[in-house]
Amino acid sequence: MSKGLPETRTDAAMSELVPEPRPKPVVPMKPVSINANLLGYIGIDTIIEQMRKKTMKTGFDFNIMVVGQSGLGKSTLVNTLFKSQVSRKSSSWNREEKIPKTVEIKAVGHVIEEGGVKMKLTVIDTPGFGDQINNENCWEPIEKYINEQYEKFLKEEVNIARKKRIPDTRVHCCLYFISPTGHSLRPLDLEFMKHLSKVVNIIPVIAKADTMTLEEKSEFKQRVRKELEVHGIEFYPQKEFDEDLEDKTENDKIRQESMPFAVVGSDKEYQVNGKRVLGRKTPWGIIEVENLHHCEFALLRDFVIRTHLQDLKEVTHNIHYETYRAKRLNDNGGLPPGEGLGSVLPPVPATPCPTAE
Ligand SMILES: Nc1nc2c(ncn2[C@@H]2O[C@H](COP(=O)(O)OP(=O)(O)OP(=O)(O)O)[C@@H](O)[C@H]2O)c(=O)[nH]1
Ligand SMILES: [Mg+2]
Repeated sequence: MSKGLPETRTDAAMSELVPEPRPKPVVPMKPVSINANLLGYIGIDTIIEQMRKKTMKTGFDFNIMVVGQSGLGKSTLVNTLFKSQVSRKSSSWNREEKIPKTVEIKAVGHVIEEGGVKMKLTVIDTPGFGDQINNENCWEPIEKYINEQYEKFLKEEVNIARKKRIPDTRVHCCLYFISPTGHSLRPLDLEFMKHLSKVVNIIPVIAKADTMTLEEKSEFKQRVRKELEVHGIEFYPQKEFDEDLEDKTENDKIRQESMPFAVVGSDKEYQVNGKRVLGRKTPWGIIEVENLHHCEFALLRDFVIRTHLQDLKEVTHNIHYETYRAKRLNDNGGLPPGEGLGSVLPPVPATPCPTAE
């Protein structure tokens, strides 16, 4: 096993002395796996520390969008999501006023710092979706917004003098709020998810889960999963993008048990057993949003922030953006379309696009 190494070294030393071309190896060269113990410590593993330092310096972007019918608690939930993540005292979310009705697609940026790492978070709040009498094609403005962000990124990418770090406004995650009816999904829900799941990572959530009994919640979750399956709607994490068995095992559990997360939101704090908790006060007690016995908010938070944040960004870049980019360039014979991109531009080097046909 250790034979390969000294030979390789000898070859290398000889090639320095004798300027003749080396004879071709009889068998095709395979990468030689160097046993670190033979040479002593090389330091390959420090790459993690180097990456950590870079991330600490630059921070990272994360853009999350919320969509759903008016009054389902979208604004409240994003406040809960990030308020539960940062020190409650220093949080810029520590405001007690009532959350106003959202009236336009609005992106609000925040910088959250934790453990020395900066997250540039943008929350894209959409006004009550499907509140019109005629809701036909009402996903269009949302799809348009998402595509505009891809277009912006593409334009920056194909610029001759491009920025060292392209500002990333692409939507990495879209929380879709399902009304806690206990019946079935509305045609509008299905239409939205069907169209948008091809352009963005959709995570369906059942809103205001405190309005359902445990049995209703469990049955409704099952029904929603079944309906999505019957209609062929893929939500995040999509099966086809699981990279290995470990991913598959972890994501199968999420797909088959957790989805859609039945959540409760609140940005009000109460004292429970001497601890301050985010909750909703009801005549029969306080619903603690981070208590897993009360709702699945903590599961959703852990999933979006603690286990899948990087993957959400990667799938956005490698799958959704790549599909958009390939289509845009294809439509224009390999050249970036539109004005303002410059007239003579080199074709953008093609990178493999898993979903492009
Ligand atoms: N019972 C219950 N009420 C909630 C929950 N989350 C929010 N609410 C309440 O629902 C109302 C609407 O909440 P918002 O967060 O403004 O809802 P929204 O979806 O952003 O509404 P629009 O901006 O109009 O689209 C508020 O009175 C909230 O306090 C929840 O999980 N359970
Ligand atoms: Mg709102």
